[in-house]
Amino acid sequence: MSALQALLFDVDGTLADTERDGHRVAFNRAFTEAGLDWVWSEALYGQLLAVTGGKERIHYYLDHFNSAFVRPAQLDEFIASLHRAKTAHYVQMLSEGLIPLRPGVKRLIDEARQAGLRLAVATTTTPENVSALLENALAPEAMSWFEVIAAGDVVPAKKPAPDIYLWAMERMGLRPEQCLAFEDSHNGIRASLGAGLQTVIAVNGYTRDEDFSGAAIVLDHWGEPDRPFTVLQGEAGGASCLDLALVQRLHQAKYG
Ligand code: XBP
Ligand code: MG
Repeated sequence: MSALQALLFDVDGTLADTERDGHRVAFNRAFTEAGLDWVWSEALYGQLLAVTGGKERIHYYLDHFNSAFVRPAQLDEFIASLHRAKTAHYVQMLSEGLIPLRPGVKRLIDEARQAGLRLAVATTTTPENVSALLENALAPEAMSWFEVIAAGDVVPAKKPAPDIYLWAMERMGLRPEQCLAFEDSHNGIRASLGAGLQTVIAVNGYTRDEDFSGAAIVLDHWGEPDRPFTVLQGEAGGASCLDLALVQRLHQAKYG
């Protein structure tokens, strides 16, 4: 039996519902600021989320949805500059408290800390976005609660590749059977399962209909005592919200 030692958290869609009203809005503000007539609607953004990473998503948009755009000679630098502007807009939105944590996130993180579990982040998003979310939505000192912040370009291949999870575990000196991952999307669970991790899924508006085969459990959210979750796939053993006891049971179900 391998004791559970660490919880590895995805960020966007998992800790907070950041995509539709956060990242998407920040992208559009950066496009307008650059004098571009690009507008990513909620529906189009749902299609663009097939690609993780903001810079990669812009490339994907140009290749598949705006091939008429005359590309500047230094396309990568042009996209990187747009993405830096987008990140500034997104961080500003977070600093204004516009993106709250999802239900149960603070509760479970507090419980895990009190139990002495090690915490890490494994995300495709830009590191500045992680610190801005944790410091503004969780606690000013929250970055210190996470032993490793594995984010963005630190790995060559973003989710659905397993690299970001492997990078985090390597730095923590942990094996998959000592950890449990929390995700929200098909790209995310492909990454976490690819790294050998038992995975808890909480869906959101963009990912509700995606394939979560192999998940330990699929929930609509992590729940609160006064706001029970709905189990969409798997068994919660009578629990009404995702607490450490349920997390431990889900881990033991795979590792005994
Ligand atoms: C979600 C992503 C990110 C964000 C945008 O990351 O794929 O690209 O959509 O952030 P995760 P950036 O679910 O792994 O947290 O523009 O900084 O990439
Ligand atoms: Mg996610």
